[in-house]
Amino acid sequence: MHFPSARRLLALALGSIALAVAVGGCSKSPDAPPAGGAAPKAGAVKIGFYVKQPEEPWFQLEWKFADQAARDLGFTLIKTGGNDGEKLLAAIDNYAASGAQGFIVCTPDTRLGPAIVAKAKAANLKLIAVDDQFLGPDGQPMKNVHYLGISARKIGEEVGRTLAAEMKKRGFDPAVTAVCAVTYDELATAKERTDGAIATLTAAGIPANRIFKAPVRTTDIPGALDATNILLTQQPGVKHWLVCGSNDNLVLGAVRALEGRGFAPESCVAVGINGTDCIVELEKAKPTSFFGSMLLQPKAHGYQTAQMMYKWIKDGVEPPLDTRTVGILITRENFRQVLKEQGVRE
Ligand code: FCA
Repeated sequence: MHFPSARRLLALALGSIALAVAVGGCSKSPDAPPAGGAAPKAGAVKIGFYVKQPEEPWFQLEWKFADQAARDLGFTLIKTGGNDGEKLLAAIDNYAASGAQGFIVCTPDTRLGPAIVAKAKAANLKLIAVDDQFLGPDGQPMKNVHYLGISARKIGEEVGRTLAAEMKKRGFDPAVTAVCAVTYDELATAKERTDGAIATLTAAGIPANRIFKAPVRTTDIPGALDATNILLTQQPGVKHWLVCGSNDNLVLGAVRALEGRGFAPESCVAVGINGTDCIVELEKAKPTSFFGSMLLQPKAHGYQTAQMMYKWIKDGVEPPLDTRTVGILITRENFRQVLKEQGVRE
């Protein structure tokens, strides 16, 4: 994952705002036809869809469902991805140049929010943020930017409840049980998830000094594996780990680290979030410590956001400013059926 330095980010954001002001300064009223003169043909709707980590099954599914909306409703979808703020800003230019009227974005960095908004305004592009909510210059969520995301805290709490119930069911000795929370606190939706899980585990009686965070440097399986290995080295006395994390990949990295240290699969319990990035894990013939995941709704995040954008462009129907989706627990017992019911798998 690409992490631009704060200075570089600021330069990027300022450059982009300067550009937006320059372009905006000499541009037409919001309702004017795009450069080139001709107003878009009826039905010639074009929508961009940018995702930060196109290698994650979650984002591939968002795209797949957005493609479905494009086919159903008859618009052109332009898909762009990459974990790099500069790439996103270039993609916005490209959407505008291609004659798109709006875009949906899961930004590589939520602090780019003001720069993205400025660029979208200057190019007269409608904008919906998906998954990761933009942050303003004050570090607070930009509530005036249309957003569809998950009920992160509640979903995290459900992870915590599931872990606590499994601990009880398996009769783990509390004296040698601890929590490993694989965290990425730089991203608000990620922090809310692990904070929710930790709060429920605390309420279930796990003392604060048995709850450990493993902060990742990169939000992928290798990043989580490294972070968890550090924690496991520091806490050699723990026999049973209850693992939560901000998404499937972070939890899977922890599971791989536990395996590397020789923990038996049934001696630890791990619960992910997304439900889309752990299907191979749940399909393995031999169970691992990965007990289950909170399945989110990629269809709502892909199809619904695209549909909202389409109606906004075509009929002037503005979407709600804030839409939140929920999760459903999937385990080895029910995942095939639930994935089918949710339209994630045939
Ligand atoms: C964030 C995470 C993704 C997914 C999404 C809903 O963007 O990085 O894995 O959980 O929220």
